[in-house]
Amino acid sequence: MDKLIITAALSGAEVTREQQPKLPITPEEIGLAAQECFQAGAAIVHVHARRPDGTPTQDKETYRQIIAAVRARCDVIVQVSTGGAVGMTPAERLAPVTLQPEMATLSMGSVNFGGDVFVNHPADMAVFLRAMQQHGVKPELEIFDSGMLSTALRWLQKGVLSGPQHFDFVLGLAGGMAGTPEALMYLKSQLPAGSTWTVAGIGAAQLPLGALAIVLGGHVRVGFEDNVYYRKGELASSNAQLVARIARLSRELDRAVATPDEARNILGLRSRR
Ligand code: KMH
Ligand code: ZN
Repeated sequence: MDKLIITAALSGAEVTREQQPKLPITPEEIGLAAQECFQAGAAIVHVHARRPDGTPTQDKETYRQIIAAVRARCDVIVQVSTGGAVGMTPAERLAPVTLQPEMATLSMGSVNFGGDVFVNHPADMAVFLRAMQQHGVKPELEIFDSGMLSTALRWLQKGVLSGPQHFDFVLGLAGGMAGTPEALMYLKSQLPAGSTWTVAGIGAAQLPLGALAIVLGGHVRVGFEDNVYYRKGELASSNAQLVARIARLSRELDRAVATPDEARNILGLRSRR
């Protein structure tokens, strides 16, 4: 079994300071949170940009500052969001890919998202993928529901996607697939050999699905984007606290935690050295 890759999804686009007072917003805060998560065992940081007032933006300059702030402090893999926030245009969402980060998310379909709809038109998805290919950015295929995995598998069959792919199963979102072991087991069972996958359990699903992924040979995403609590009724003190718990659990279960370079190797990314 590969070592465990922990992704820290530091802020997302929707969570507010009212919900989580420690939410990192500025590039400096995001850089600091990335460093703490790296020290706690994270190999990847999934980042979103915010304006100083906390509202979400896909502004390229802000992403440039975020990447620089992370790079100044540690060597984690930076994965930018192309999901942005509900309602953003595809062109807006694509902006950070032109900075040639190591990874970017690619949502594989549309989904009801809380009270909204997160729209991913197939034609736009193809444009996103081409841009990532042109810029040498590895996509992480975001799967919110089983039909999105079917789409990814169809793209693999048609050769739109080729080679081993990395999937993120985002489970437990209101409107998406349930945050249950059964849902995760089903998705895992559909993957072609050689695929890698991580699970992002939303809210209370974060810990149990993370624990399950550790024993199943998957990887784990935690962080304020998906869950602001450490346990029921108790807010997490930092993103790093959530990362540290998964790292601890994994070591207890005799699965070592991957460094960023080990994660690059597992994911087929070029080493930065
Ligand atoms: N904020 C959501 C609408 C991603 O980062 O790629 C989409 C999202 C997915 O967060
Ligand atoms: Zn995101």
